[in-house]
Parts: sequence; C-alpha cells; structure tokens
Amino acid sequence: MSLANEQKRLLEDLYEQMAPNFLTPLWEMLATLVKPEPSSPAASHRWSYREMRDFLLRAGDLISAEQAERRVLILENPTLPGLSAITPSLYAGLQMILPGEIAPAHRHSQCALRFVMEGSGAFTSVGGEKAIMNPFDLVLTPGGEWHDHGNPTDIPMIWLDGLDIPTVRLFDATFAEHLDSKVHPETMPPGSSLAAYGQNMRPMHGHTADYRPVAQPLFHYPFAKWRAALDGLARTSPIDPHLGHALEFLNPADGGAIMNTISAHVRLLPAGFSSAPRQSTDGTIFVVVEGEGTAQVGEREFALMPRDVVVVPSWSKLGLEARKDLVLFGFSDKVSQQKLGLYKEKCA
Ligand code: 1HN
Repeated sequence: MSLANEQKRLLEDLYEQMAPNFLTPLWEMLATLVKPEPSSPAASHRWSYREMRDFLLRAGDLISAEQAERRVLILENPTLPGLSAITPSLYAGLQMILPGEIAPAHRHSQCALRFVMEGSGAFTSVGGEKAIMNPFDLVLTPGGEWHDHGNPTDIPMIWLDGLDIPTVRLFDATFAEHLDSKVHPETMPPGSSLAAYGQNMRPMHGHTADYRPVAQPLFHYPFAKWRAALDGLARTSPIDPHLGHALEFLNPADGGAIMNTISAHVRLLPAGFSSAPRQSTDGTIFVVVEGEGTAQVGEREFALMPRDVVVVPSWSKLGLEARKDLVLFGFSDKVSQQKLGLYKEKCA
C-alpha cells in the first residue's frame, strides 16, 4: 500500500471513531465553509400571480382565516424545501382575507411587512391603530407588536407577507402570544401615525408615543405617496445605470431601514431602459407593480408581468429590462447584513 493510501485509510478510521462523539474534521469541510464569494443555496424563481391567486381562492373555499389563524400560501424557494424560506434569511407568503373575516390578534418576535396585491378597504391593525389598505401599499408589523387583520369590504383582500422567520430561527430567539380578544381594541383613529410621522415631521410632544413605539412610529407607506415620490425623482435626477430610479423606504425615527431585519425599496425603470448588471449580497424578493419587462438573473431569464414575484439570490447577477415603464417593489435582509458588517455589492 502506498503511503498516501495508508494515510487515507487511517484518517477514515479516525473519522469513523470520532463520529459517535460528534466530532468531525474541519479540513474536510473548510472549502465549503469559507468560499471566495457567495454561492447561494437558494435558486432564482418567478411565481406567477395568476397561478398563486387561483390556489389561494381555492384555499378560501376550504378554510376560514380564523380557522387557519392566517390563510397564507408560502412561497418556498425551490432549493430550500421545508424551510418556509424564500431566501436563506427571509420568508414570503401570499395571504388572503375574505369579506367579513378577521385574522385574530397575536404578536411575535418576527418582523413582518405586507405589500398589498389586490382589494381595497381591508385593514391591518398594529398596536390598535388600523392601516386601511389599498393596492401596493406597504404596511409594517415590527417585531413584538400586536396585530390583527380584518376585511369589512365585500371583496377579497390579498397581500404578500415578508417576514424574517429564518433569521429569527437562526438566532433561536422566537416568542409569540395570542391576545385574549380576537381583535385589539382601537387605540388611535386610522391614519394617526401617517398624519403625525408620514410628512417628514413629528409631533412636538409625541402624543402617539403611548401607542406606537418611539423607535418605530410609522407603519403605513401608501402607494399614492411612494409612487409620486418615484415620479418626482425620475423628473429631477439622473437615472442610476444599475438600479434605475430607486428609493428606499425609511424609518422616520432614525433615517434607517424600515425594520430591524428587513429593508425595502421601489424602483422605476422607464420603457426601453436596460440596467447594467449588478450583484449584491442581499438576496431580494421583487414584486412587479406596473409594466412589463424581463429580469436576467445569472443564466436565467424571467418575463415580468404585474403582481408576479421574483426571488434573486445573493450575489446573482441581475439585469432588468423594461418593455413598458416598469415599477418594482423589493425587500431584502440588507439592513441585517449592514449591521453585521457583511453587506457588499458589485456593479459591472
Ligand atoms: C403572521 O403573523 C402573519 O400576521 C402572516 O398576517 C404570516 C407567518 C409566520 C409567522 C407569523 C400575519 C406569518 C405570521
């Protein structure tokens, strides 16, 4: 036996004897643990809204929102089965609440955002203040806040949920509880937080502070406002070759990201615009708000139609092409990565 073969045999013996003691050799693993650049276990994928919506309506015939607690179809990344993850750190689901239904009040450590897909007039109540929702509004439920949903209208309401479930799971730090009553008592009239904090101003003596956390006073970012801001930016600033016209949603309390673990932004790509390829370490979930175009993600190409959802994993090369004026909403774990000193991007 050659010396090399003899070494191999002895090492394999050693591994076999170590294994029952829960010990394994780093030198066999090092190359997969420490890589020159990210190679995400997540796949890129597009979910067609029309297809998801059909399944969700069928679920609506079979289970009530109250029975389900939340009637949601999870968008599971094709290469992360069983993990309730659309990227390694984030969760996404399509939720529906039918006329007359309520989704009972609870709170948990996880942060959530809602991005409205269709319906008008249903609400999410956060800490007892209702956000009356319209298509493409962004509504936040920061971790630890009581929230319930209700639909007093006569049409279904559907939105995309984005949560940091896999992040909180990673840190093993999850708590949750139900409220004694199904619905949180009203603490403030609808629109209070938006009036007080949604105009780049704040009340001089913090009258909402009893109900809304001082560190996170705003939880409703209406479509009408963000869409107008995007148009204003497009009229007044040169376009970014990699992003298009892009605006990030902010927490007015500190000028930082909207929540502790989730960042969100919107972009406008004018018809005929092609973005230069860009990579970033924050795997991102996009919702098509308006227009048509294509997303080139690495080697794959996805046609983009209104309300479709596309996931772009960490460090994938993304190029976007707008056939008609294309408006996108995106969310990611960028803020978590920045806090941990991990975030990187690269523009070609
Ligand atoms: C949750 O609280 C909601 O409040 C939706 O609508 C989806 C997924 C996992 C854990 C909590 C909601 C959720 C969730």
